[in-house]
Amino acid sequence: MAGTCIIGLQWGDEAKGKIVDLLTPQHECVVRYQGGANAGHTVVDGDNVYKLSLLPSGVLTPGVTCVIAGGVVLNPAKAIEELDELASRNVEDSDNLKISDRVHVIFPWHFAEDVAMNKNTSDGEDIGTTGRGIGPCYRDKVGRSYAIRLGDMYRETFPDQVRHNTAVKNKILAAMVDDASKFEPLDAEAIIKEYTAYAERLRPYMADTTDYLLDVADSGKRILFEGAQGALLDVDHGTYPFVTSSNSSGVGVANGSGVPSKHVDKVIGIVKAYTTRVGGGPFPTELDNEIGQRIRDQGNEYGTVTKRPRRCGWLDAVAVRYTSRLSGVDTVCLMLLDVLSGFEELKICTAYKLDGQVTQRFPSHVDDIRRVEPVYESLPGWSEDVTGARAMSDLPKNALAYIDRVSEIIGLPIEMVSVGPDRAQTIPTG
Ligand code: 2SA
Ligand code: MG
Repeated sequence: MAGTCIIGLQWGDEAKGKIVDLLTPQHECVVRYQGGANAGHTVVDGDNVYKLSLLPSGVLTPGVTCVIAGGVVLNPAKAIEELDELASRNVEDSDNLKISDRVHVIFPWHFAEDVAMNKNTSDGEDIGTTGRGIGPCYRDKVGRSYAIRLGDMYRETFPDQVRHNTAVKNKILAAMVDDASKFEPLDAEAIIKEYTAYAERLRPYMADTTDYLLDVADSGKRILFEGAQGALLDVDHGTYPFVTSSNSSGVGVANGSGVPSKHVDKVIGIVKAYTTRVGGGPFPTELDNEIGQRIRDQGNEYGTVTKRPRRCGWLDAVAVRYTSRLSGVDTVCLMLLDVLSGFEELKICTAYKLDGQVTQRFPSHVDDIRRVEPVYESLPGWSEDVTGARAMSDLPKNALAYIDRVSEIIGLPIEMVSVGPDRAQTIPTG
C-alpha cells in the first residue's frame, strides 16, 4: 500500500493545491495524472503565492519527485513557462520532474478547435471551456488518427506528422469557423520549428513514468496523486456534457497514472464549505443573487486560469455524497470555511425534489439535474472572523456545528478545516 489521492468533490477549485502542498513532504513523489493546463492550483507560502496550472503542486517541495503521468495532455509552452518561473524564484525543480513520454501534446489546432467547438454543443448551452485545447487533444488521443505524444516528437517522423495533421486540421477548422474567408490557415513549418524547440527544452524531463511509478509503488514508497478539476466534471460520471474531457473523479487515478488502485490506501475528498462552478451547465444550489455575489466577493471566486467569475451557491451535500462514494473517499477536508463568516443563515442542500419525489440520487441526465429543486436545511451562521483560528477550540460554536452537520450529512469524517489560503490556516480536527 503506497498511495494517497486528493480528489475535488465538486466542480473544481476546492483548494486541492493547498492540501497537496501540505501532504507532499510525507510522500516520495507527487503525480498529476489527468487534465492539463486547465487546472489552476494556488499555493501560498508566507508572502509567496505560486499559481500552477500544469506542474504538480509538489514542485515547491525540494527533494520530492514530481510526475506528469501519461493521462495528462501537455501544453509544452506552459510547462516551460512554469519551469522558468520557478527557476527565477529559486524553487528547486530540474532533477525532480519527470514527464511521461506517453502524454499527448496540445498543438495550435487544438486551441483553435476548442474555441470553435465550445459554441457548438448539441445541447445548445455553451460548455464554457477554459479554451486550453483540452477537449480536442483528448478527442484526438481517443480517435488515434491525429494524435502526437511527447515521445513522438523526438523521432524522424515528427515533421511529417505535423505536416499531415496541419493539412487536415486546416480543412476542419475552415469548416468550423463562421466566416471561412477570414480563416488563417496554420503553418506547418512554423509549428515544427516551435515544437522542436519545446521538445529539446523538455528532453531532460521525459521518462517512462508508468514504469517509474510502478517501481515506486511496488517498493512500498508513498505516492501522492493530485487530482485536477473536480469529480462533477468527470467525463464519464459528471454533469455530461458540461464536464472536462478526463476522469477527474477518483476513478481516474489508475487509468491516468498507470498505477492500479490496489496501491491506493487513502482517498481524501476536498470540499468547499459552499459550491462554485465555472463555465456552463446545471448547478442546483446556485445563488444568482446578492448572496451569491457576496460569496464571490468574500471568497474571491474568479478562475485562476481564465479569471472568469465563478458561479456561487450553497453547499450541495447530495452532489458531494455522490462524488465521495464514486471516488472511494475515506476522509474530507472542508475548505474556505472563513468565506462563510458574516452570514446570518447558512443552507445545506440535503436532498433533491424531482417530479414531486424527494430523492438522494444525483441524476445521470443533464436535463434532470437542471430540473431538480434543492431541499435545504438551514443553520445559524457566525459573525466572527475565523481566519486567525489555529485549533478547533478557536472556532465559534456555530462554525463547529456547521462542520459537524456537514460531516453527518455526507457520512464521512472531516479531517481538516481550512480558514484561509496560508499553510498555517489549516486546522486538523482530531
Ligand atoms: P475544459 O477547458 O475543456 O476542461 O472545460 C470543460 C469544463 O470544465 C471546467 N473546468 C474547470 N472548472 C473549474 N476550475 C478549473 N480550473 C481553472 C481554475 C478554471 C479557470 O482553477 O480556476 O481558470 O477558469 C477548470 N478547468 C476546467 C470548465 O469551466 C468547463 O465547464
Ligand atoms: Mg482551480
